[in-house]
Amino acid sequence: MRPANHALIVIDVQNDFCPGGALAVSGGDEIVAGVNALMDDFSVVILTQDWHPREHSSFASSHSAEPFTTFEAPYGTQVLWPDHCIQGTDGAAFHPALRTDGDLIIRKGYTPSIDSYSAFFENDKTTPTGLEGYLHTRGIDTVTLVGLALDYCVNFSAQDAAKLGFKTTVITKLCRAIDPTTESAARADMAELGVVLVD
Ligand code: VGL
Ligand code: ZN
Repeated sequence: MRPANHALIVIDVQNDFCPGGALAVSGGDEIVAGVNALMDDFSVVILTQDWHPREHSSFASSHSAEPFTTFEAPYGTQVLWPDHCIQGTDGAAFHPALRTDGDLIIRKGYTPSIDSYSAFFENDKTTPTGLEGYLHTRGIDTVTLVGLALDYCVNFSAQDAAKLGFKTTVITKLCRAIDPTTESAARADMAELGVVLVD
């Protein structure tokens, strides 16, 4: 069992990111059993849930654009996604086999005009989700991340964790990526910030 200063953060293991979902990540469901087993090793478990309102600004449909194109948001370039993880829908629910008996479920992506890949800050890099304060007030200085997708929400969450001074590890075999090109860039960016990537 890891000590109480070390939290496991399980990123976005939701139906829409699993095969058959609206923004399916190849093999996304394959990590569920391993993530469930890993939870036994941690006394602090946090899950995140991508949680968008209908007509969210990150949806291609909100811009009459094609999915996987980009648009210039006030905070920078934003990828336009298929509609996914809409609040209260089955697509936004956790994978049915995922253990959800953790200490905290943190939702993100609810601000209509700002996407939120990171569990710590929205994509404007300034609006906090509150997770940093939660971890600090519980005396947590070390985090391990797993989940979906390695190149987006795991990547941005791990980078922010490292920048905020948390000792940060990503267990890559319990992650899956949306795209191999962004996956390689994400791995390099995380490593550069001192995130430890272990298989
Ligand atoms: C994610 C794209 C859009 C993720 C969420 O969980 O990685 N990616 N929304
Ligand atoms: Zn999203």
